[in-house]
Amino acid sequence: MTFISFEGIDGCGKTTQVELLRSRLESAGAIVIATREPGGTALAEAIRAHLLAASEAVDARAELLLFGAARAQHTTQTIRPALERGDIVLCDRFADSSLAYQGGGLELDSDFITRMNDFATGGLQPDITFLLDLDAAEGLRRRAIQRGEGDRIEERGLEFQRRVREAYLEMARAAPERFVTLNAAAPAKIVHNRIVRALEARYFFQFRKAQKTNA
Ligand code: T5A
Repeated sequence: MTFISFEGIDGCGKTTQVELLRSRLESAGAIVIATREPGGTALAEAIRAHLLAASEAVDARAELLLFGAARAQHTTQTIRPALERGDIVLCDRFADSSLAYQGGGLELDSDFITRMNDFATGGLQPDITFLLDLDAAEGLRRRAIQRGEGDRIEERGLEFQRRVREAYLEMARAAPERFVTLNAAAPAKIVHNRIVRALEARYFFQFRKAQKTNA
């Protein structure tokens, strides 16, 4: 198990948890690639900049396809090579984000989004996905404290974030073998400890330590 994704509404604490887990895994001897969507390659980061700060109204279908384009590039250039090397990949958002935001939030056709994701990723799925579940108002409050003003997608407001959250919860209910849903209102250290416990329960850390010893 080497591909771990983090999902949730804006401000739920994914970036914080990716960094805490990265340092925990590295101190256990693992080689870790921490990456994000949209982003993770030069082209995908350029798409990200346009998507989050577009100066013109962005058509919902154009938005979806741009997230898909960034994902295809990211999967091919960054994620698959890292997994083939045996590295652990921590990904701040992946394909589920399009289902939650463009499917749940913008109400685009989720069957099409699933097909787009499969096309973009070649069917690659995370081994485990941590859903950091948080009240939508609390997520926006955290982001406001952090940055003062939101990006184009954050500015869609509370009702949008609520639909996104519901879509995530539905996905987690439908795929309990992949999703681990955590209460992201808990302090960051406690959320981190729960993530570590969930990974240990799947023999993840033990496996990595054994690999280091044998090297
Ligand atoms: N998007 C993305 C789509 O619409 N479709 C897609 O397919 C994809 C891939 C990405 C935007 O693009 C959208 C979703 C997003 O709107 P982004 O800037 O990457 O833009 O936005 P986020 O992914 O939401 O990242 P954020 O940085 O906004 O939020 P995080 O990473 O979830 O949260 P984090 O860790 O930065 O924490 C936010 C604040 O809360 C504090 C932190 O210190 C920080 O100040 N915090 C906590 N406070 C209290 N308790 C805790 N447990 C806390 N954890 C963190």
